Amino acid sequence: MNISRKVLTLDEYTIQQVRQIPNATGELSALLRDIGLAAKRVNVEVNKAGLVDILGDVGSVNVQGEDVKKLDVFANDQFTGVLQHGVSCAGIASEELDNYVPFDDSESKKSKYVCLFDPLDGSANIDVNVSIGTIFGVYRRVSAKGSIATKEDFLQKGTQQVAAGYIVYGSSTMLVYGTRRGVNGFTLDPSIGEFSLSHPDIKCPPAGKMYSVNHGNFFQYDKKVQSYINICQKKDKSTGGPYTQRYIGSMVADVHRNLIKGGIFMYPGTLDKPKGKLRLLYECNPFAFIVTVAGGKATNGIQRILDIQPTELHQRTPLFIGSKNMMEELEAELAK
Ligand code: AHM
Ligand code: MG
Repeated sequence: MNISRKVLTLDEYTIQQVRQIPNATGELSALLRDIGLAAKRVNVEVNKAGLVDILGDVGSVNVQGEDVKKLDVFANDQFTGVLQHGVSCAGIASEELDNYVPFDDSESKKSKYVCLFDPLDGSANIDVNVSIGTIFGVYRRVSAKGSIATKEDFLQKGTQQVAAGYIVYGSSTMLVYGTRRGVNGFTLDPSIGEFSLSHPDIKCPPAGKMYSVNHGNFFQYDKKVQSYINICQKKDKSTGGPYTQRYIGSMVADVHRNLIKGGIFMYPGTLDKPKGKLRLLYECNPFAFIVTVAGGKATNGIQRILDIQPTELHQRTPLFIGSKNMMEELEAELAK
C-alpha cells in the first residue's frame, strides 16, 4: 500500500529537531511554537481587517463589546503576551515600543533568550488588502540567567542570532524560520489550524532575475546605486538581463518572493535619509540571517548587515539583500 508521507506540523518539526540535538533543552523550540501561536491569532485579525468598518472603527467598542485596537498594536500585544507567558524568553524589544521590555517574573528571568520583533511590518498596506508580515530575531542573552534582562542583551550583532524568522500574511499565511542548521517554511493549513512544513530546507537561488527597489526615490540615491539599477535594466546575455522589477512595499512579501525565486531587494539611503528607512534590529538583521543561511548575502553597501554593532534599539540602516550573484554584481558596482 502506498502510504503518503506525513506532513509535519511546526510543533512536530521543532520537537523532532530537539530530539536530534544532544543536550538540547527545548527552550528554543518552545519559543518558536509560542511565536506560531501568536501568528495564528494575528492571522485571524488580519483576515478580518476589511470588516473593521462594519464591526467597529479602531478606537471604538466593537459589536462584541471589545475595544477595537489598531492591528499593529494588537499584533504587538499578542507576540509580547505569548513570549511573556512562555518559558523561553527573558524580554522583548519591538518596533512598536520606545524601549525594550524585560520580563520581571521568576520564570522569565530564568530564560535563555530575548526576542526582537516588528509585529506588523508594511502595515500601510492593510487598508488595500496587500500582504503584510511579522519579523523576529532571537538571541541568547548575555546577562546572567536568573537576573533581569539588560540593554546589552538586545544590542547584539546579527551574527549572534540563534534563530530568525518571519510570517507573511498573504494569499496563504506562511511562517519561515532559520537556525544555523537551515531555513524551513511552514504554510498555515486552515482546515486544522496548524502551520505545516511546506518548504523544507529553503535555498536562495544564486542567480536571480528580479530586483526590488522604490524607483520613485531614484534621483535620491547615490550615483553608484543608480548605476547598479541601470545595469538591472540593461539587456545583457551574460546576466540574463534586463531583470524584472517587483516592489510590493511590504518588505516581508518582497524578500520572501526573492528568497524563493531569486532576486535582490534594496532600500538604500537617500539624500534626505542617508540611513534609509529600515530598522537594523527588527527588520534587517532577521532577514540578513535567514538569507545568509539560505546561501544569499546582505550588506549596508559597506559591510555585512550581520557584522554591524548596534548602538541604539531603533537605529536604521541602508539594506541590500538577496541572491549571491546579484549581490556580487551590486558590490562590484559599489566598489568602483
Ligand atoms: P513600516 O515598518 O513602517 O511598515 O515600514 C517598512 C516598510 C517595508 O515593509 C517596506 O519595504 C518599506 O517600508 C516601503 O517603504 P517605501 O514606501 O518608502 O518604499
Ligand atoms: Mg516595519
